Parts: sequence; structure tokens; C-alpha cells
Amino acid sequence: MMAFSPLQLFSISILLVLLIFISDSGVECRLSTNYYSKSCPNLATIVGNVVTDKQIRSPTTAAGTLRLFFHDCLVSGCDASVLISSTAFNRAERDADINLSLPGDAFDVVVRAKTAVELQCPGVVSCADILALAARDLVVMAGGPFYNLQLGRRDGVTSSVSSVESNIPKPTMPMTQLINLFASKGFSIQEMVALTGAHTIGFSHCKEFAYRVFNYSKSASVDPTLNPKFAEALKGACANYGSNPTTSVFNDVMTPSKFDNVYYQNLGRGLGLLASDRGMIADARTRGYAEIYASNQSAFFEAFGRAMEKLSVREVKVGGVGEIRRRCDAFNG
Ligand code: HEM
Ligand SMILES: *[C@@H]1O[C@H](CO)[C@@H](O)[C@H](O)[C@H]1NC(C)=O
Ligand SMILES: *[C@@H]1O[C@H](CO)[C@@H](O)[C@H](O)[C@H]1NC(C)=O
Ligand SMILES: CC(=O)N[C@H]1CO[C@H](CO)[C@@H](O)[C@@H]1O
Repeated sequence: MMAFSPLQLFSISILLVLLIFISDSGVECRLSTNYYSKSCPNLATIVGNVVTDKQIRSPTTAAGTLRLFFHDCLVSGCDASVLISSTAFNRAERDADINLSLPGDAFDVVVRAKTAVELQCPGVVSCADILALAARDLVVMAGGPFYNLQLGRRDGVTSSVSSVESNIPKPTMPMTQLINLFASKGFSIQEMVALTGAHTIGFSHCKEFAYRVFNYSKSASVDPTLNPKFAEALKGACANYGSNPTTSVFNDVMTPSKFDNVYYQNLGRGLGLLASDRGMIADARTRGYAEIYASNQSAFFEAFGRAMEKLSVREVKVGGVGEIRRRCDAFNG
């Protein structure tokens, strides 16, 4: 057995005290709801004002920003990597095919909020936190639930187009694949069904669902699970989508811009727009949750808020990892 002399013991205790001191005085290592209470006390108000102003002028902002945040968090954690613009040297996440449809208004609201925040608290607040705050505020503005948001995320220093494809769900994926994808990100089936209630707002481009109403299969030109009148309307709306790929349709045809539980009610009536939406009510593993949320909006709001809190801290970077970006679309480099 090893024995220590008094001097050695003394040095060891000094070392321990030093270690404790160093670990305590370093960069903040944990998220908290009041992370910026000293360094940027007006943060919530500044972001709230920008977001409100933008949403009133461009009502598509809420849905776009919520989806942007979802995509950010699924790919390498909530670190604003999705906001990075491509350069001659790097094709960034937002250049992935699926990102073609991420709307400009969503990027714009984050840039505006960042600019306003920098004027009052330069170099302090991450773009990842601003995106998280904007998405939460916009959910509330659209009529959805308030949920607590932990702050203190740092911005990522990589963003690669190649990391997107395998991490983002597609409407054509069979339910087992969707369940597995969400499970690989740490989400239960119940949380997946609740999160996908985000499709109560916003829209989808025709290319995401047009196959359900044109040439569906050898035996049926239209997906027989669609409400026939709805299918006719979709045919009309998407008649020219080949020549005009920006043509899109509301995800929740009944209350398109209100964050409510009507999305789930639609599913049982053949009014689910994407095949993955329809899957939520068709599959025995997800149906029970979809039915509860269809009949009880409080249950949906509670589950959505909890799942969003979880999504919002997914693989976040804290402490010495990452950086506080000066502008949201480029690394400080
Ligand atoms: C089963 C999983 C999911 C699939 C397959 C899926 C797929 C899609 C697709 C294809 C679109 C249309 C995009 C376009 O054409 O512009 C869309 C829109 C949207 N998604 Fe999802 N999504 C899923 C889950 C989620 C989740 C978990 C959220 C957020 C928590 C979300 C939020 C949104 C929003 C808000 C829109 C509307 C965007 C806008 O209006 O600009 N989605 N989704
Ligand atoms: C449907 O399929 C037929 C035969 O394959 C084709 O001629 C027609 O253009 C298709 N229609 C659409 C809308 O894709
Ligand atoms: C609806 O859900 C809420 C929240 O989970 C619950 O407290 C309430 O009892 C439910 N209402 C009904 C009628 O089931
Ligand atoms: C919004 C956005 O960045 N869209 C890009 C998606 O990818 C295509 C093809 O790489 C670009 O041309 C778009 O600008």
C-alpha cells in the first residue's frame, strides 16, 4: 500500500482545492431558464417584439420557424447549424434537398432577432437560443401551449449537407421507420405523435403528397383512404405543380393557422395531408395517442409542451464546446 508524507498530502489537498475552483469559475456548463438574467436581462422582450412584428406582417413565419427548429435539433442537436449558409468550401445543412422548402421568413426572423439582441447585449446570446425562443414564442402566438425553455445553448461549428438526409423524417416512410427514427433521437411513440401535431399549422408543397391523388396505384388513381372531396380539391390545387413547384396546401385544412388539436380530428376523416399524417391514425401503435389528442386539446397541449422541452435540449452544446456566433448564417472562423 502507498503511504503519503504530510507534505504530499498537503500538496494533494491544494491541488483538489484548485481543481474545484477552476471547475467552478469556468464557462457556465448548464442550461437554465434564467441563463441570461444578468448578461442580457431584456432578452425575452427583445425576441418577443421582433417575433410578434414579423408574424403579423408574414403569417407563414410561425410554422416555418417551428419546422426550422425541429430540423435544427434533429441534426447534430439544437445548435443553429441549420442557419449556416453554404460557401465555396462547405455545403451546409440548409442546402439539403429537403431544405429547399425551409421558408425564408423563418431564417429572416432569427436574423432580425439576433440583430436586435446584439444591439443591447453584443456577443452574449447564441443563435441556437434565439431560434429556440422564436419557435416557442411563435407557437404561443398561433394559439399553442407555452412551455419553459432552458437557455445557454452554444452555436455549433459544423454544418454539413450530408448529415441531413438520414436524420429527417419523410412522409413516405412506413410507420416502423418513423418510429425507429424518432426512437434513435430519444423520443417515444407518444412523443412522436404529440410533436407531429405541429402539422396543425403551416403547409406542404404538392410534391410531398401529390402521388396520393395522381396515379396512386395500378388499381386506384387516388389513395382510397383520402376523403374523396378532399382528394378532388387536392387535385385542383396541385394541377400545375409540375410547372409551378412552389404550389402548396395547408397541413390542417380546417383551421390552417390556428395551433389547435383539429389536425388530429382531421386524420379520422381522411383529411390528413401527408401519408405520415394518415399513418398516425392508421397504425395501431400510434392510433391511441392520436385519438386522445383529437378528443382532448389539453392533453395534446400538455404532451406537446413536454415533448418540445425535450426536443429543445437535444444534444445541446454547453461549456467550452461551440461558440456564440456573431452572425447566425456564418461561423465566427
Ligand atoms: C412524422 C414525422 C414528420 C414528417 C414525415 C414531416 C414531414 C413534413 C413535410 C414533408 C412538410 C412539408 C414541407 C414543405 O413542403 O414545405 C412538413 C411541414 C411542417 N412540419 Fe413536419 N414532419 C414531421 C414531423 C414534424 C415535427 C415533429 C414538427 C415540429 C415539432 C414538424 C413541423 C412542421 C411544420 C410546422 C411544417 C409546416 C412548415 C411551413 O409551413 O413552412 N413536423 N413536415
Ligand atoms: C399517370 O400515368 C399515366 C400512364 O403511366 C401517364 O400517362 C400520366 O401522365 C400520369 N399522370 C400524372 C398526373 O402523373
Ligand atoms: C383532458 O386532458 C387533461 C390533461 O391531460 C386532463 O386533465 C383531463 O382530465 C382530460 N379531460 C378529459 C375529458 O378526459
Ligand atoms: C433555402 C435554401 O438554402 N435553399 C437551397 C436548397 O438547396 C438548393 C440546391 O442546393 C439551393 O439552390 C437552395 O438555395
